[in-house]
Amino acid sequence: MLSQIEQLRIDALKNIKEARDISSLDLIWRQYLGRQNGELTKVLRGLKDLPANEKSKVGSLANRTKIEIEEKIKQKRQQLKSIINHESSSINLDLTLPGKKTELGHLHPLTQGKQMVADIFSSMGFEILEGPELETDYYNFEALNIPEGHPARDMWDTFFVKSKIKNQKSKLLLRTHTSPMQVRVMEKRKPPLRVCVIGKCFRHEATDASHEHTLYQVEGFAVDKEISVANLIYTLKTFLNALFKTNVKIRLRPSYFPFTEPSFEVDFACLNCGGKARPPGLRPGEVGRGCPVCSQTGWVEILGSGMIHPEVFKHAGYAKGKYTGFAFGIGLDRLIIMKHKIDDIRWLHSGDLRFIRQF
Ligand code: FA5
Repeated sequence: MLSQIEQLRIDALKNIKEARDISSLDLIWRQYLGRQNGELTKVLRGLKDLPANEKSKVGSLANRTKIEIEEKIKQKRQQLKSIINHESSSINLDLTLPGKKTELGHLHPLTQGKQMVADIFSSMGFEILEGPELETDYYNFEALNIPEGHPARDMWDTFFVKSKIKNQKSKLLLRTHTSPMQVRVMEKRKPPLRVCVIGKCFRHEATDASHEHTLYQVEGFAVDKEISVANLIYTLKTFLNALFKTNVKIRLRPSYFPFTEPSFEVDFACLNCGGKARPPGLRPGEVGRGCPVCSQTGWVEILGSGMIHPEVFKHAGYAKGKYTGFAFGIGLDRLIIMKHKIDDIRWLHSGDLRFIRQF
């Protein structure tokens, strides 16, 4: 027992000597002198069970060791405190220097746009979905009435992906638009449907100020028994007015999409020049460059739309003539550059912090 106490003493003094901070000292105190499980405390607690002749020897050594450890811990504590005081008052540590500022990021203008669009459509009773970016040829084209060899495929050239899946029935590709979600949703559910799909699309095309190879689209569609073009126009007007917080003027132009009949392109009066095709501030007769945002036409094309084609309903498995529906696909990037008056769509994916920090 005496040699055990001696070993305890040696270990404790060594640990105290090596302690580099106050919290390690506290741990050492708990290890040897802690009220419940301190190693020396346990020895002292066991004294009562020792034979009388050992009790006094062991007891006096244990008590001396306890006092010595307490004393050494106290001294070391004083020593560490004076080092801390010295360091904080020395010229190496200037506590008055301003701290390093942690820079906070913020959401990208496209993400802000996605959230705004989702909020507006949710408030109109549309459910918000995303859908797969890696799509099959079937949903991207076939099911939308664009069979193999159809000339419309040229408008939506994309990136095809080699599949490692055995017996993959339909080729894989990066979706060119969000319209494949029309059939994906309709296959699974029955009307009434009010759906808004917001997601990334890809196109194999040369880029310029209004065209990117990677773009976001907002697809909206509603299917029920008596959906008409009037519902489409009302929905688009309500959405655009809420997004731009003004009364936006729109016009519909007849167009062609294989998956809608009739089809329309929708333009809205340029918000940069107020539809005048001239830069803001330029008076009649004044010479100046035309509005860059609308290419001096006064109108900006933002979406394709129409009434869902019977062939699409057929692919979804709906009975012929039972339902009608509208659908539209908006270029989100184009909306965002209009909203913030950005002169080139390619800024959005540039990753340039000088651009991003302005939003
Ligand atoms: C389509 O993608 C159709 N799926 C839209 C549609 C949906 C029609 C439902 C009918 C019913 P389009 O290729 O025109 O159509 O693209 C729709 C919008 O996406 C365009 O008006 C434009 O705002 C945007 N867009 C198209 N290509 C690009 C591009 N390369 N870069 C940026 N925006 C683009």
